[in-house]
Amino acid sequence: MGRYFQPEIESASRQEILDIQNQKIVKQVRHVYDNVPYYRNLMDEKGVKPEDIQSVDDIKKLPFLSKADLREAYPYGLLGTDLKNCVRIQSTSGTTGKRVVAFYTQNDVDLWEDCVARAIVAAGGDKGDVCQVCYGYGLFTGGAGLHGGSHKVGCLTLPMSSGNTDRQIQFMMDLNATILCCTPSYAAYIGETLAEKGYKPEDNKLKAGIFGAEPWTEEMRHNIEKSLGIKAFDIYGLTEISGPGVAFECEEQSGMHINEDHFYAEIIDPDTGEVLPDGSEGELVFTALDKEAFPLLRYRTRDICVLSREKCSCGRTLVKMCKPRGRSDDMMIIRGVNVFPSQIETVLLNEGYTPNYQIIVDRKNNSDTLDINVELTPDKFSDIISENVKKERKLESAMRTMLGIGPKVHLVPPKTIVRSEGKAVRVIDKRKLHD
Ligand code: DLL
Repeated sequence: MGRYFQPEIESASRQEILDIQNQKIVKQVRHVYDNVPYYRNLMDEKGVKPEDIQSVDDIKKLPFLSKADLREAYPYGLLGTDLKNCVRIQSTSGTTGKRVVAFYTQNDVDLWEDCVARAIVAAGGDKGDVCQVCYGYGLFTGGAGLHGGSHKVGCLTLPMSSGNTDRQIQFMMDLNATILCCTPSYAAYIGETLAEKGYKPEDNKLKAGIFGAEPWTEEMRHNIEKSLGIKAFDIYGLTEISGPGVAFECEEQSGMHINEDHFYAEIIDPDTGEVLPDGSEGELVFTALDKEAFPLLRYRTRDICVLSREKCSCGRTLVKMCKPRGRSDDMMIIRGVNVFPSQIETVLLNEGYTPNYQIIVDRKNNSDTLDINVELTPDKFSDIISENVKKERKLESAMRTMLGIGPKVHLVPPKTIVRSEGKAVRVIDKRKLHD
């Protein structure tokens, strides 16, 4: 059993966690009702009063908040305290539309950093570790969150931010980094570049990586673990709810423990809003239980996943969420079939290709088309066209089995697909341009 950053919470009994949640929710709903007129109106419209919420069981009576509400209330409409009590602003990466800004009091920052510290310790981090943070610094929560958590644990923190891969590698090697924090797509790129520079996985001192901010498959995990010679841990979070550290993986590497003393999780049917029992797949909804500045209740994340309360061998009692399959809006509907980019990644890596690919969706003659550009490594690259065509057909057939529809696969020469230093953009949906 590994170490914990806050053992009293991380291994509390289910009853203790429930007691904490029940006590916090009553206070938090009162805080929001009194201080956030936007949400008070939503509650009034639904006919719910703060006194109707006596425990987390009553949360289902509350109205949902969606990204549309956040945009409507932009920038100050969901603020739960006077601006002069706020010490920080962070913002979403804006991959799916206008940015959202989130506010933090000092207490909010402290609790957020505790959550990230739990993740770092769960990944084996401790004083004496050298933690290289190559998530972007700035408005994005990745850099700030991992940086703060690393300080709390007492690691020597390398605040690299993203990009400049040559310098990342130089610092990693010269300063003996032991923990790498970045998006999984950037970790794969760093691994690829290390190999190109002639380094073997055992040449670096890394032992663990804390990777998140985008969906990634188990196959991608194996790929990164092999290329860097580390154990790769998943970390989940979103700006609206604080940032990275809402949930984190332990040594069991089978789903992420949600920091339930701060964030109450529900799974709902995205179409009807009905709360689904544990074990069902649906949209993840979070209620922040003690945030002061940006206290969202029942926020619909659009992330699709499953919750599990099965006992974990790490001893943590916090509920686990599976790897999200991607946002509901990442899901592509192609000729009526639901397709997630992660399914395509699984096939490619299983067939021995690298995670350098791009998905292009379009509509031609009133029918959807799906094209996948897949990069070849120099050793797989062939000048003989018929050999490449054979490989393309083989991949197309494996894709058809996985997806239920047939894409067109195009093998492209090494180094022709742009590498990602932050969140990878894997899908180009040209249909949206025609609409
Ligand atoms: O991505 C926060 C973060 C930073 C998480 C660093 C982990 C590490 P946003 O930019 O607001 O915040 O994007 C949040 O990214 O709703 C998910 O759709 C996706 N996401 C985040 N972590 C994961 C993950 C940060 N581990 C959105 N797996 C979320 C899959 C993830 N998707």
